[in-house]
Amino acid sequence: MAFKARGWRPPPPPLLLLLLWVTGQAAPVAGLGLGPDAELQIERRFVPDECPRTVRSGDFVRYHYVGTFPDGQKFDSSYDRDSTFNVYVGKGQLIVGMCVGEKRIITIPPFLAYGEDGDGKDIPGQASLVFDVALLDLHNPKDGISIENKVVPENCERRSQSGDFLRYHYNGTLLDGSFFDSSYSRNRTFDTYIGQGYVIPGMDEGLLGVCIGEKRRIVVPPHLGYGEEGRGNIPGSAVLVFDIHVIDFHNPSDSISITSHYKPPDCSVLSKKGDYLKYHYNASLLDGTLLDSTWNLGKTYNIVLGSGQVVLGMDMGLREMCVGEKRTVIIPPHLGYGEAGVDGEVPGSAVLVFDIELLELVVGLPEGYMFIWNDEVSPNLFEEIDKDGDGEVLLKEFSEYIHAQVASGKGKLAPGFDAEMIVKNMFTNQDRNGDGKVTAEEFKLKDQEAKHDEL
Ligand SMILES: [Ca+2]
Ligand SMILES: [Ca+2]
Repeated sequence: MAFKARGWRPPPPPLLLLLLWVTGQAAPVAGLGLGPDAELQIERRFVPDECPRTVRSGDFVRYHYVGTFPDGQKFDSSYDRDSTFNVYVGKGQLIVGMCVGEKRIITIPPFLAYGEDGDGKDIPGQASLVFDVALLDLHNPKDGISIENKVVPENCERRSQSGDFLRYHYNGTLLDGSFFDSSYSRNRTFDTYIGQGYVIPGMDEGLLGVCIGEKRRIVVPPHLGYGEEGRGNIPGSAVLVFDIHVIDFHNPSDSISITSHYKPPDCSVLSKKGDYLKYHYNASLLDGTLLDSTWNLGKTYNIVLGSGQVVLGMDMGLREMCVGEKRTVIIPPHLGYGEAGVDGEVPGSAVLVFDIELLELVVGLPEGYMFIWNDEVSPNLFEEIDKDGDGEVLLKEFSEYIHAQVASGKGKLAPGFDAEMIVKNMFTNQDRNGDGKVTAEEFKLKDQEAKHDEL
């Protein structure tokens, strides 16, 4: 038989499909001039509706097959080995023109297979072979990633760059649609720096240039994915399809961003460190998820600016704001709740959006003071405080005196703090020996002793 070259040995059955060449895609393939009993037949049993690409010479394919004789008796199956047959495709081979998802039945006459003698093992002489082939995967070693199905939000002020930290959801499938992983099933985003080699090269590239809120499909060939080895339930040499949804991203060098939406006509008194502020806010994520709202609670949030009562980004975002002003403050996680977030409330590494309205501002005292005099200080201060004139000031005397000064407008306590705590601290500072009484010697004005805090 001329077909068999000298030294020719039968190839293993799955490879046979690829060693046989066809002249075109029409099926059955006729006109080989060897008679009606010797036709090679290709039946396209199933062709998917979507077929963006077909197998070409030079591609790498993964397919399953079942090999039977015409009477249906099986002689080989990749399914039995639970492993696809993976191979490069040469020019004009039988699998050329197939789509991923396509199923073909290819009937090979004996003279194109193992001829009169069979393979000496499973395949007898004069046997026609019927291969039921399903193409699962297809790529070319020259492929880069491809980006498809982009849905980009209308407002996209910024696109991700190398070095940004991105939070996104994804569904991961293979080209044949089989699922391998999803962030949704873990109910938390996948968070990573991009462009820095923390993820597979295909994703590192595919996540560049995205907008917050964008959806896209990133198709990653195996050499930019998990290679010939695969990983977990990802088979070797598999093309990966990631459908992603970008929740947010930021750069570690980002500061907060402030957008003022409304300023009242008189916006001259601006908030500063030490001021007591009452404000409303909505806190949300960049994808619009509402986290918290004081409007819903029906009461303002009250803080002393610069005293560490809110996260740093919020403290920054509330500065130089006047009563009645409305602004949006965007806070990156390193100025918010960090990588940890707040359990059950704020996701880790989340960028936060605060819509703020300042309702009230009580001007604070100069830095370092918890109490100041509005008027001149009485020259007989100790004697005035020591009401019973026994030469010692007790906490009760001290407290009554300070409150009386505040009530009459002669003195002022720092706003936003517990007045009793301030008074007690002031008293303790004066009581140098800690015996619960302040003597005339212990009593000093702040001006007389630079380091001391109050009075
Ligand atoms: Ca006394
Ligand atoms: Ca004392």
